[in-house]
Amino acid sequence: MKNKKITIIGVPMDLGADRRGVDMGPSAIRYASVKEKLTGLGWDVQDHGNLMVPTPESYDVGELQLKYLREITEVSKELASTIDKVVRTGRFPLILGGDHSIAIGTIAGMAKHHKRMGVIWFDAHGDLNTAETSPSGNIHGMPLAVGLGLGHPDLVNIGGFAPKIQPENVVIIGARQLDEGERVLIRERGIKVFTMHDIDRMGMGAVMEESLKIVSEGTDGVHLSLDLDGLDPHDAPGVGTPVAGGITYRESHLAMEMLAEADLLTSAEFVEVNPILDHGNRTAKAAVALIGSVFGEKVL
Ligand code: HAR
Ligand code: MN
Ligand code: MN
Ligand code: MN
Repeated sequence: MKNKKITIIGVPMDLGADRRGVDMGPSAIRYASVKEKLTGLGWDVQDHGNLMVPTPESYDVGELQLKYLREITEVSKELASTIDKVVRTGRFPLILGGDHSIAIGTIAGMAKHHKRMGVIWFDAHGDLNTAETSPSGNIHGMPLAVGLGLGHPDLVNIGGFAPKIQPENVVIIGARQLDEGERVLIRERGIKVFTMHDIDRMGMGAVMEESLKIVSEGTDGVHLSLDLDGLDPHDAPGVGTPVAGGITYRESHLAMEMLAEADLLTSAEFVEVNPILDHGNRTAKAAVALIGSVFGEKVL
């Protein structure tokens, strides 16, 4: 990447998920030496620190199909404007979560700078629910829908415009647990999804070649949103909603290495690391290893 300046932004968000602990994700990833990793690769790294996120215990959950909507909206706005400022100073924003609801703010902030933004969504889930289709009411199951302009207006209209992204510029990789409403949306909007079945059959190399085409054609920027639960729970046990049969450690690295070679990324986020459920910080270490690969680490 030509831009050798990164700003890390931590978002200790756990209002979008049911299980506490994911708010400690940014801490665990820092403890796993993310800054040292990037500095060692020649990047100029600035750590902006964490955004302020309210503690769920001190707020009312609100509407049960959109839990903590008000608080998540406020943090998303704050994240979007922080990212906007970081991009204006010519730096690459690297966001550490936090549950996946933070992608609402990330996409809103980046979409200010990219009219046609490609999005690579690494995840066991589709995150394409709305209040109407969500089985849980948890907003971390909704951020990709929000980016596409679907969902509660308070979320959809952050930054004053919608939609932020178009379905033809989005690719989901690693899906193995979709809700019925998400399946309908995927078919209706023609969103490209590489399920685990596709990855098994095609291999990650071919999946990434196709994915890179989808997110690069006609776009002016690419965002990587990587949910650690996309990985197999053996390699990333510290996540709130593990699903068996995921992307292997090596497959995930190949994907990051191919992204680094393609040199397309304009922003990235790593989310859903839950140190309380982890074994020896393995998941945060996996996140840092993936960050290394996507920012140019090579064996030779
Ligand atoms: N689809 C389910 C829901 O909406 C589960 C979402 C799960 N969790 C995540 N997102 N970690 O990727 O509640
Ligand atoms: Mn919570
Ligand atoms: Mn997710
Ligand atoms: Mn997920």
